[in-house]
Amino acid sequence: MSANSPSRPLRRSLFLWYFLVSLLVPAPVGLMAAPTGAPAQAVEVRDAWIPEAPPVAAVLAAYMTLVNHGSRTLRLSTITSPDFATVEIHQTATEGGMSRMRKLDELVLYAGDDVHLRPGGIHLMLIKPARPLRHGDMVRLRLQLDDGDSLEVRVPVRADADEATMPHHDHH
Ligand SMILES: [Cu+2]
Repeated sequence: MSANSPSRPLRRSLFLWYFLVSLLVPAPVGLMAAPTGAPAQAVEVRDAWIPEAPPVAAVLAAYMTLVNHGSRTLRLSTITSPDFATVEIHQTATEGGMSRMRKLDELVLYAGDDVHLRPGGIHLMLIKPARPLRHGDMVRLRLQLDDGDSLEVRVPVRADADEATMPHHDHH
């Protein structure tokens, strides 16, 4: 038996190896690109930003616009981030001249509608940062929707809101 003709067991193990590699390699690519024919992600996140807070701050806020391009109502209740212990959905309301925040169980995203998270209104409350976050840092948020879909977004920390992130600047 020459060196160029591997024994049967070796041939089999090589085949098994290639088979396993072929299983492993295309998987991440398949996850990143939506398979053809699959519906596009219904929810789009726009103009997301996190105002920079003092380094000692125990909480930060995240603002964004959520657009439901789909044809059915979706609910967002679970948000996680590797940079924070907990993420909650809050609403700021003024009652008797006092500004208070209350926790919402979920955000309802109606089909074809936008939900604006902005200062003084609904926001994501980012609780217990795992690292100091300064202007220019990026925070990863994972938004889990009730249809099983989830959105991975990267949100910049900004010292100031610039024109692009300020909602309702109409230039007609
Ligand atoms: Cu809050």
